[in-house]
Amino acid sequence: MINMQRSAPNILITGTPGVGKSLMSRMLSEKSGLVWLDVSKLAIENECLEEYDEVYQCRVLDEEKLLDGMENLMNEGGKIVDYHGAEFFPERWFDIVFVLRTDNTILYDRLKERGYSGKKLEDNIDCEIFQTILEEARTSYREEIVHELMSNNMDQLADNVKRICQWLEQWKIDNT
Ligand code: DAT
Repeated sequence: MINMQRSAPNILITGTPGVGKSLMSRMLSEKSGLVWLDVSKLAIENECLEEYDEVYQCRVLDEEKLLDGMENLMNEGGKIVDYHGAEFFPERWFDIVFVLRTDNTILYDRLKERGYSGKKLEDNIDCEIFQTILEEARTSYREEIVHELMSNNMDQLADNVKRICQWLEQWKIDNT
């Protein structure tokens, strides 16, 4: 009932920074034709970032403005939303939610390579250890639409994309 007007489903791809959301979203978009929305990029483009937070070394997000800007796009359907948070989007937007997970040692190396250090690096590793985003997703969406996917290596990535494409094919059959 929720997605009656959508011609294609909306997918949320979430997880700690560095788990591979962008890479998977891009691959999935290429394979499926769904449109990838990089929420961090959208926030910059739509001028949704407020003052700089010195401790977290990032700017504070105007969530309401961001969500308003996304509403029409999401109502169209066929979007892959890529964001390192799961709780502030309206529940009705998504047909399925994937939480990417990476082993701490692998994630640590990826974030170091990205130039993260100090508190920012530690907080992101803690975020993965404590399954913060997975818990967020589980409390924000129906349990049966939230799926955890391992993203330690390229084989897992390819397998994840393949499985999501299969799910998309089934969605089309079920919704036409
Ligand atoms: P995110 O968008 O979650 O912050 P990313 O897609 O930018 O993460 O990936 C971070 C880095 O890790 C980047 O250099 C690509 C690499 N990477 C992502 N997923 C991977 C995977 N499944 N196997 C190996 N490397 C991966």
